[in-house]
Amino acid sequence: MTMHSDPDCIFCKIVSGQIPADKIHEDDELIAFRDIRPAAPVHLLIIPKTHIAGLADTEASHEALLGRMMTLAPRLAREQGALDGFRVVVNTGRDGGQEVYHLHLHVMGGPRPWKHG
Ligand code: DGP
Repeated sequence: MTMHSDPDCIFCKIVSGQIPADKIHEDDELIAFRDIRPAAPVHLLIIPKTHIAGLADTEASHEALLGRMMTLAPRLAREQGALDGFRVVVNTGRDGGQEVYHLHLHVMGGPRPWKHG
């Protein structure tokens, strides 16, 4: 896959190492790190290294990448201690509450209550 980067994108800066993040996973296509404003005891973000603005900007050529993001979620949730379940959220677009326009899965878990659970 061709990697795209947006110089104004905060998550692209995390991918390139320009901005620090508490990274818990990295492979050829994805990274995962802890959300800076955790809404649950375990709150991870899984993002592609390539810049895709959001779920609404994905197409058929992204199916394998999206599959990798989804299958990474349970593995990392378990490794990070969310042993009794977790929630995966993809905020998309303005009405979907998306703040950062670089595709990301929120993975939230751990003992309740959570802030927005
Ligand atoms: P949203 O676009 O609404 O799905 O949420 C974006 C999330 O990204 C939000 O929960 C806070 C998190 N976030 C924003 N900037 C940074 C950052 O610089 N570092 C980290 N680790 N998380 C960030």
